[in-house]
Amino acid sequence: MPDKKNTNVCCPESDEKDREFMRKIAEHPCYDKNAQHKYGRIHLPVAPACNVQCNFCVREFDCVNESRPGVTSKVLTPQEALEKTRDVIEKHPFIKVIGIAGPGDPLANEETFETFELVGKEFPDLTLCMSTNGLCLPQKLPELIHLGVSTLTVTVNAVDHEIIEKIYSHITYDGKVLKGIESAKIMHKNQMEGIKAAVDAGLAVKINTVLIPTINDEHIIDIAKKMKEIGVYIMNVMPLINQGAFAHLTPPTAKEREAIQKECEPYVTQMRHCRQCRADAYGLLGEDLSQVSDQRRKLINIKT
Ligand code: CLF
Ligand code: SF4
Repeated sequence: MPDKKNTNVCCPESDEKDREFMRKIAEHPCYDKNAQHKYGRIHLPVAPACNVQCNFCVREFDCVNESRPGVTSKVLTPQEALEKTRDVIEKHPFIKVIGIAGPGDPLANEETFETFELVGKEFPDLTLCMSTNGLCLPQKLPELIHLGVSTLTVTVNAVDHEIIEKIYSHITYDGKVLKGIESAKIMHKNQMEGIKAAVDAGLAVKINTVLIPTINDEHIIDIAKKMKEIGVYIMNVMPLINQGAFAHLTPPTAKEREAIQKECEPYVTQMRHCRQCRADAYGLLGEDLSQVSDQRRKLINIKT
């Protein structure tokens, strides 16, 4: 993020960039809590593949009744995603952000780049947003910048190799499946390099951190300190949804999460209004229109 306090007042170009940065933040429902009731986002579920396996992740591509990351009712092609965006933006012009957040890792799917190209050309005033595990970020960041992505989320669940190792069962990198400490070192290195490069390039970087009791709960503060050092804009501590290999763990209580957010706040601004949304969510954060219409459709099907 550009450091507002050190803005060079003699440089109109830099002022213009800063104004644009602040406008995008002010219209982004995830980055600015005041924007969440006014502006919405559309997620385009074009990215089914993932290059890692997190121990808490179960992805579903035909899911209509769950509201969590990693699920979509359908995977769309880039062209279908463009058509859906046209339709949704026409009906809901308060949507200001076009995001790709799965259901897998956007950077592991070529369709992500094709989709950003299509929607970026047709909706140049909307913010392009993406969420990734960061494994391929150093390599793919130039392309994202070229396509106009300006807000970026990286999921950082630990900054310590031994804790990272407990969270990912494996990664696929350079055509090889890697496990254990070797994979943890690569994951960490690439996340840190990618985040730093994105911040230096002027993107507004947010980190998501899944709070996993007994695994990283005492380590979240170390993540916050590291993120302050790199210059991330905002941190979102999300409660574990206990499924997959972590199905036996108990999710944190709201109080436990609040206490950790309070501890982290002096280091990085905390996002507290995340809805852990689906890969095909759209509308305001508090009212996922993909779910509203699915429920209505279900009712109609039952009646007929
Ligand atoms: Fe989507 Fe994520 Fe962009 Fe927002 S969501 S890619 S930054 S436009 Fe937002 Fe949803 Fe929470 Fe994500 S409420 S899960 S933080
Ligand atoms: Fe699931 Fe995302 Fe982890 Fe991939 S990176 S396994 S999609 S949570």
